[in-house]
Amino acid sequence: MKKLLLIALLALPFAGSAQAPALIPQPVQLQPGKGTFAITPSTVIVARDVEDGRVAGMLSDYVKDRYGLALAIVRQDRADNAIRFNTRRFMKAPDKDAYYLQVAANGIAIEGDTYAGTFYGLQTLLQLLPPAAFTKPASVSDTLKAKVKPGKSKVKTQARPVPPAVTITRVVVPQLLIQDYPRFKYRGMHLDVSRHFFPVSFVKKYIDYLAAHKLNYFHWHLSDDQGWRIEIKKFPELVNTGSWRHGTIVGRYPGTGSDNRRYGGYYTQDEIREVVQYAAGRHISVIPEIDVPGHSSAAIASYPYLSCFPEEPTVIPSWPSEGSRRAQAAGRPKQVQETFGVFNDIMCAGKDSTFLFMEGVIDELVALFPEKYVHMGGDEAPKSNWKRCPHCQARMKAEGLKDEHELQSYFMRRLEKHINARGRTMMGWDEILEGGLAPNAVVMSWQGERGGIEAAKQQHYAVMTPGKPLYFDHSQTRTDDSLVWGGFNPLDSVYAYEPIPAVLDSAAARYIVGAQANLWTEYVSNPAKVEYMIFPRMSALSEVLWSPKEARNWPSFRNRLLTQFGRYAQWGASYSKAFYDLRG
Ligand code: TNX
Repeated sequence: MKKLLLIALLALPFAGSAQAPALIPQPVQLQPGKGTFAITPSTVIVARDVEDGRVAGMLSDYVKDRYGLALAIVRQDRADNAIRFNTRRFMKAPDKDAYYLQVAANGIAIEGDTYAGTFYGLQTLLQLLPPAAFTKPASVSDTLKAKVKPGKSKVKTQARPVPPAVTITRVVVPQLLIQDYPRFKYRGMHLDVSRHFFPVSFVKKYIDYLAAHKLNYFHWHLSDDQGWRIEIKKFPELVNTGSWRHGTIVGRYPGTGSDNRRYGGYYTQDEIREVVQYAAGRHISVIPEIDVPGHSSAAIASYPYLSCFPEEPTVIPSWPSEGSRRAQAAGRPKQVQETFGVFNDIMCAGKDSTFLFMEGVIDELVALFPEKYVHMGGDEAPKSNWKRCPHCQARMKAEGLKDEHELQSYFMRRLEKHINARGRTMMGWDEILEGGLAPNAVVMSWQGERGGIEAAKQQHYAVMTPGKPLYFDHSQTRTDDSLVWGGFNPLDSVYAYEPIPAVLDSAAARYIVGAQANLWTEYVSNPAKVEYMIFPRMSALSEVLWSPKEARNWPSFRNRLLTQFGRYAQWGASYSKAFYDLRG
């Protein structure tokens, strides 16, 4: 990489003073040049193998959609008037995701150390291309078509751009040289599809957003009290019963009313495979989460034997709902929750049938998700049922466990054993530290940084995802402009976030693999609001996770964000402009 860089530097007459393009995240090294390169109908894209050909195809599709310009993809290398993709494994790059991008007078070269690097080089190139001259906005956008329920969201949608009616014959790119690689190995975003369900088409769009920000982990929260969202062939009731609820609270607090409609959805196994493959094509690993033993009302509604007390009714909300009326009329004691919060009815750790169930679920997860991590939740599991459950108490006695926290630790360890035996690694929220960490588990630290710090000290890998400032369900405006959960997480706090806590020495700091922002969707009921909550905070996150620490510069980011707003608009995405109100 270094040698190549030197040769390239000598070959290019750099001015140094030219204005740097507004890239997000900021690359490690950017040397602006003089002059431009114009992509014209005679420009070709060179890709010498199949995988580089896929990236070349993405570029040619993009250029066709935005500018109406059809570029040929060729295998034969060519120096002039070409955009060349080349993955070379012998670069000795500082990171496997490294790439180098040169725009010179005669063409563009993108070289990655791995295919991921080449893909990231493409993402940077796309940011260098000028905004397309769209002819007219589409009258009805996909996001507008998405139902926005009254009282839930005041989010305005952007008009979706349409391809130009005329071909633009010169797409001008500034000359420059970039050498780039990420600071952190784990760069994640989460999406809760349980509280509200989002169709595959939008999940793919969400994955596109991650890719454009050079993020590489998509944490898919597939189950919770309010809905089970993944088909498990061995347990069909999960999607027949667990994926549906009647009514959802429509105000801020329980008791403010229900919309009383049947609500839900799930992904078939074919759809799951489609999403995983789509993400893999964008160098994104999908981490499935099945949240247990708490947050599992939807599973319990499907198979009441999973509860310590199968006959006891689910806590009925303090207001009458269509769902609870129907459950009672059908003689069903359990129901999928219609309110949000934490529920006492958790999975029983005393009965072997619970573990048989979970092992069956894990086996299907492992078959569907080829990547390393399987997330088993572990958060917010009240122990009141376990305290009065004879099976749980017998288990504690037999295993010599001194309290219910140790019983939870036993529960998680037993799942981990099954996961590890299938060659995978278990992840969990920081509560899995209580009562003793499972031997190989990776911790997601959400209750501040405490959990991550503790995990790192115990030489366990950890991902930082502290509620402040990385919960994107929290408000980014001083005054709520739509219904949100849990306080104020403005853009500048996200931008200022430092994933490595100062209290860790360098040996322990190595265990902090990166960070992630979470989007819980209690009050996010449609795709437009998802976009509104993540943008522009996700752009700030990408710079925290990718760019060198020293490169972080808030005024510069704010300036570049104006260009980024144009990109959101190009994507047809909603976003918040709240940062104009911020200090500094
Ligand atoms: C806590 S974070 C939860 C979620 C909620 C979220 C709301 C975590 C592991 N559990 O169930 O959706 O707060 O911000």
